[in-house]
Amino acid sequence: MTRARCRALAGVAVGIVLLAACSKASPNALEPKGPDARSIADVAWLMFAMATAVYVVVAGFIIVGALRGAKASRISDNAFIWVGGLFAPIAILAILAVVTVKTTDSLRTPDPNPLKIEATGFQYWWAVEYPDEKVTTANEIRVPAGRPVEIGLHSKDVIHSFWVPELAGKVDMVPGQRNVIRFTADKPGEYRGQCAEFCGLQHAKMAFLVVAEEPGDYERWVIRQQRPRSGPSSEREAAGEQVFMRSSCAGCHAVRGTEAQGTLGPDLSDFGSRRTIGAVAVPNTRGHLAGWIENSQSIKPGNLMPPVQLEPDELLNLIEYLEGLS
Ligand code: HEC
Ligand SMILES: [Cu+2]
Repeated sequence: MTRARCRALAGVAVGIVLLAACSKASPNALEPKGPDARSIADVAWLMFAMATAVYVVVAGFIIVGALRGAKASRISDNAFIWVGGLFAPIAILAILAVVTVKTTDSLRTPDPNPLKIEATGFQYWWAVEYPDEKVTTANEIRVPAGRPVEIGLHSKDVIHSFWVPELAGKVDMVPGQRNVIRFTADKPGEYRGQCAEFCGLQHAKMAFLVVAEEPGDYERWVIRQQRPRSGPSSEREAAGEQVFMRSSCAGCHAVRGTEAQGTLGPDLSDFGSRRTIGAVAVPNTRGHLAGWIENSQSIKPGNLMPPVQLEPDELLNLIEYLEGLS
């Protein structure tokens, strides 16, 4: 290899490491924010340490061998084969096997009194239900920080995979089957989740947020969701509700306490307090919401919500209504 090419390669390698270190926006499984993700990261580091040790020893032997020249070795070939070829690999793999099985087992052990949630994957969004609280939402999973969470995983169409790198491992959502994932978030914060199984055109934009809150804040959200809806608080909202119920929206979306009970799209009962639109495709702002309703295909091409034709004032009222849902 020429010196220039060598330098270029080294440059690329350094670049990749820096990129990995700097891209704070993407969640990092090696920066765990809960005990379950931490135990997985510990196994990853152990594997890395052992692989590094093997690499250093083998590379060391190669260098020593190259420098010794033709001098005969003091260690017999047989000793090398027994130790390096048999005992050392068996010991290393045995340690990893025990650690991996123990970790997997502890990840599967049910916690006492977990918060129970059922999550269902759809092409390209997530339905979220709290069966004990009788609350339904979508794309944002609110949990109290510090309390163990147990989520039943389902799918209504193809195989998806539920992955929140900072909180837990990855578990598939398989049609006709209920898998379970367990985790606890140490502290309040937003933890990005991602579908980790190619499920169609917009798989990459099938993300979600786990929002861990102080237990009191979480309780207040639950109580707000359980209260009967108070109805529109302004004329504009009332007009927007009319538009929602009259046009196609209500056929695909549900809003708690109204006649809108569609299940083809995300439940919108607390949409106004959601941070994003379209399963974390864009931030939940007025402009993005207008763009989403007029033609969500320009934001998330291939998603299953059709463009909706509305008069400008109908659109404004509708936005007012959606922003008021919390
Ligand atoms: C044919 C069914 C269908 C119709 C009709 C429909 N939607 Fe949707 N909607 C969806 C689907 C499916 C999604 C999820 C898209 C995705 O993220 O992949 C969605 C997503 C949304 C979202 C984003 C929710 C979130 O939490 O990310 C909003 C807001 C929304 N729709 C509002 C509306 C409004 C307002 C109307 C009426 C003007 C409407 N929809 C009509 C199916 C529909
Ligand atoms: Cu998916």
